[in-house]
Amino acid sequence: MTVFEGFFTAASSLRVAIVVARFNDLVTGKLLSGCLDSLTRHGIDVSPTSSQLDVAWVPGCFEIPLVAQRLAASGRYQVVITLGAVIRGDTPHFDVVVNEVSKGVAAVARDTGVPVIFGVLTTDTLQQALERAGIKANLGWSYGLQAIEMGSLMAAMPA
Ligand code: INI
Repeated sequence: MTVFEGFFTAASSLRVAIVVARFNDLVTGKLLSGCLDSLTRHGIDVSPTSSQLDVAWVPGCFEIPLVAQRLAASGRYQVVITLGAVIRGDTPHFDVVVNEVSKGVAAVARDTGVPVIFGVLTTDTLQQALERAGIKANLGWSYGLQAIEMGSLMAAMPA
């Protein structure tokens, strides 16, 4: 029997791409900060000169899947992290944006074989989003951990 697991100590060998939405950047900027802190403290170079990390900004969550697809298909990264915030109060097309980004991100991972972390908050209010982006916890930090685990897990598995 083989047990496959990801290891957080494997982070230094990973190349990571982050796609982050500018919409609700009060929230997404905090998710990005938390995520970078998590990656840094697991040994990933997040400095401006890093060859281990690239960050792509998109207008909103609707655009995340297209850019995540380009990055994942490039073969340069072991894992892609997506960060965004869709807040119900802001828009009557909340459901459209949420459906597109969630299904799109899942499809990118399946189509490319590269793990894509779903770091998109979907909340009813800005307050709830902020609570998950640093006021109570910063889920960006968890998304960084999940990326390291998935990147290392997929590297350990048969192709
Ligand atoms: N984009 C988001 O990331 N979050 C939202 O809450 C949101 N709302 O509320 O509409 C949102 N809309 C923009 C959308 O993602 C696209 O950028 C836009 O429609 C252009 O394609």
